Amino acid sequence: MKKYINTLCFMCSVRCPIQVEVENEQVISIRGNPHVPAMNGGVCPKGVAAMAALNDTQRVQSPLIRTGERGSGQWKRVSWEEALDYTADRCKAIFDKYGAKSAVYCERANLISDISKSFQKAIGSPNHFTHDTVCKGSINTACRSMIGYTDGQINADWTNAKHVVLYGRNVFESVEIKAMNSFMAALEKGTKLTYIDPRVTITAAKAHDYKMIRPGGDLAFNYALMNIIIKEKLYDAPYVKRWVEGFNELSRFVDPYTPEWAEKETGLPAAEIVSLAREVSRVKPAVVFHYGYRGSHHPTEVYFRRSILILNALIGSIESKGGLFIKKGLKDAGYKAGLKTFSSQKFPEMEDKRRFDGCGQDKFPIADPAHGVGFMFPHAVINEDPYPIKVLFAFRYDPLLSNPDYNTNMKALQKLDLIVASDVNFGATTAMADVILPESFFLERSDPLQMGSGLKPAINRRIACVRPRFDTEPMWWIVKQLADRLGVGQYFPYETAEDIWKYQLADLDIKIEDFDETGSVSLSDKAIWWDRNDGINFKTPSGKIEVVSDLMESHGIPSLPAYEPLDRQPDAFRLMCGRCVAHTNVMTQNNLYLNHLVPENRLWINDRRAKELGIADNDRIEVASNAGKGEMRAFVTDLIHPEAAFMLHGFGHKEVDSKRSYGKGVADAMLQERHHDKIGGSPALDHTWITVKKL
Ligand SMILES: Nc1nc2c(c(=O)[nH]1)N[C@H]1C(S)=C(S)[C@@H](COP(=O)(O)OP(=O)(O)OC[C@H]3O[C@@H](n4cnc5c(=O)[nH]c(N)nc54)[C@H](O)[C@@H]3O)O[C@H]1N2
Ligand SMILES: Nc1nc2c(c(=O)[nH]1)N[C@H]1C(S)=C(S)[C@@H](COP(=O)(O)OP(=O)(O)OC[C@H]3O[C@@H](n4cnc5c(=O)[nH]c(N)nc54)[C@H](O)[C@@H]3O)O[C@H]1N2
Ligand code: SF4
Ligand SMILES: [Mo]
Repeated sequence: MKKYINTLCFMCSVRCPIQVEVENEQVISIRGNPHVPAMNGGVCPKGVAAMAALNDTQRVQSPLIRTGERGSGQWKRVSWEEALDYTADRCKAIFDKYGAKSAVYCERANLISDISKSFQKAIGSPNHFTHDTVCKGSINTACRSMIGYTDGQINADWTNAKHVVLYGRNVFESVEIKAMNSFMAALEKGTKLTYIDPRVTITAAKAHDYKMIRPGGDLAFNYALMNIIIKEKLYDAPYVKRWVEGFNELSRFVDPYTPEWAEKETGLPAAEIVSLAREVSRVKPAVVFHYGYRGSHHPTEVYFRRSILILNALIGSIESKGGLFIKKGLKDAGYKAGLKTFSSQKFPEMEDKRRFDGCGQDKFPIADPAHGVGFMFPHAVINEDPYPIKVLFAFRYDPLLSNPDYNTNMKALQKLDLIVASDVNFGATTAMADVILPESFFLERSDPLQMGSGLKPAINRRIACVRPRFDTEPMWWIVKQLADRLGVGQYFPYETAEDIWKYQLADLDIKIEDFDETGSVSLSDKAIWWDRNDGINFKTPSGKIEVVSDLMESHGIPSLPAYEPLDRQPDAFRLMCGRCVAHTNVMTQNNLYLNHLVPENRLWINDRRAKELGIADNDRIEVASNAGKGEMRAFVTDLIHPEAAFMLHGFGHKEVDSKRSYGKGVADAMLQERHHDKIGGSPALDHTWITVKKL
């Protein structure tokens, strides 16, 4: 009999609500959950490709213990008992010598992050970080410095915006289905889109105004915009007076940064900057300057992200219809309590609270310890700074390919005594593991409930659609089994997913059956906005938007430091990286369907520069930086700025068990040097210069 099951996708971290059609334990189709109008019944190519991933025999099919060299692909198939006992015994021996702090746990932030964090607290290690730190650590820091919320706690009101400005936020390729559909509908109704990127993306092709900026020119562009908005009094004066702390300092600060000054940095005509400032001010406050995800990751990134938020503040768009909004949760919807968490239990006092990354401590005092600074992992391991790191739990996260400088990352992995990976595939780090504890695929497992904060908050549920194909288990089960063996099982009071759901809902009048019909429980049927005149609850010390930030200044970090131009290397190319619609980060290149769509990456280079180097389209080339080199094909085009080169992230896999993606293309991480934003904590992934030559 056919069943239609509402659950949450996990082919990328967006976690769209989907509906899965199942018959006789086979998945027949996957579509957008029809109860969620913004899904419009659709999913992206990767969502559909979950069907191929589910039945893929190149997945990890059982617990494995390494028998050959690290990375050789030689494994012994073992029972769960044996794999878990082996892991726990080795951990105990290492912890006896170096303490539990020698274990670092990293993961792609997900529905079990609360349980993962509890695990580290229970064993007594302060060392946990999420993929968010190498994705948008600096955006998070910028947001907290200005409004007291993280980037995860705000969003854009795509539907009602009248003008949207995107800095390399390639919404139509690097997709989130709900946002993309809402924005598409708004564009059809007349919303204007200004898109800024050194590369012509699909989003650029849909823009009313596309600006091919010099790579890294965005901060200068924004300072010049502010200069005009302030000089011509185009800002929202009552809003600024009520909500913006540090306006006078800002006015003085941007005074020298005129559009004419910015021409040199951005390569864009001054008149274009002036006209954009005037245009957005005409439709204020229904304007989104999107703070983005990726794109323009340089060591000054925290100031670039702050500059975007400052523009929103000037135009009065934070917590305004058609602008940015602060996501609302259970309390805003009138509930007295939230979802109960495991990590808020009382854990034993930690012996040594110093973190491997110094996040929230000496090295990165204002970065967010809830996510850590993953960039520091290889440094900490190689230099034993601040102490020896011996164990890595790499759960749903691939630090080898997701951190810049592959060769250094590899050196760090090789120095570890024990690598424990939990994956569904043979990821790059997983292939280097000593033991693999394979997780069931998301279509095969139920997970803890998800708090879906937003204008209309809801609680969402992922539920198993089919039985596991192979000898795999959900992560919450694996973590509990390890905890039991390490003598801290009491912090994980559950046996089944239902037990976890009941625990989470303990303080709320919501029942598990309430999720059965639609997959979620809606907490408010109308959008919750705060009164932008007087009711916005900014969580900064001043209760305002802090252009001059208490968080920064109190740590001796200037809020508005003088602009410093990025270095230029006329004979080289600034390497930029990004995504395409057919792949997720580093995890889908071996997927049967998606590998067929986009099997390898090519290097985008400008046609004029290519000609000078004697390179024709599709020629084989060598690309090299100070960090490493690789061989790939060229994509010669006039759709990219002459100073830039671009490659898709996620290729260059060398895992012998992933036969379709093996050896295809080059990993951007192989070329990227170890630059980072010393304040926000993000790796500066777009900061490396590369040279290119024909082979
Ligand atoms: N299909 C698909 N969708 C995804 C993902 C995926 O892997 N695949 N991943 C999800 C995740 S984790 C994330 S973080 C988001 C990422 O969402 P985006 O940030 O929109 O995605 P990227 O593809 O990384 O695009 C970065 C863009 O920045 C541009 N860029 C580089 N340097 C500069 C610069 O100096 N200035 C400007 N203005 N632009 C620059 C690059 O040319 C590139 O087009 O997408 C999410 N959605
Ligand atoms: N060089 C470079 N580094 C980058 C980026 C870049 O563009 N270039 N982008 C950054 C960005 S935006 C992000 S978000 C991060 C992402 O970094 P990661 O989170 O490392 O990348 P993903 O590809 O999302 O997935 C990582 C691993 O999770 C596994 N996995 C997938 N689904 C499951 C599951 O259900 N269970 C388990 N246990 N494992 C699963 C995958 O097989 C893969 O091995 O990387 C960042 N790092
Ligand atoms: S964007 Fe695509 S892959 Fe990501 S959760 Fe949504 S449907 Fe799944
Ligand atoms: Mo990301």
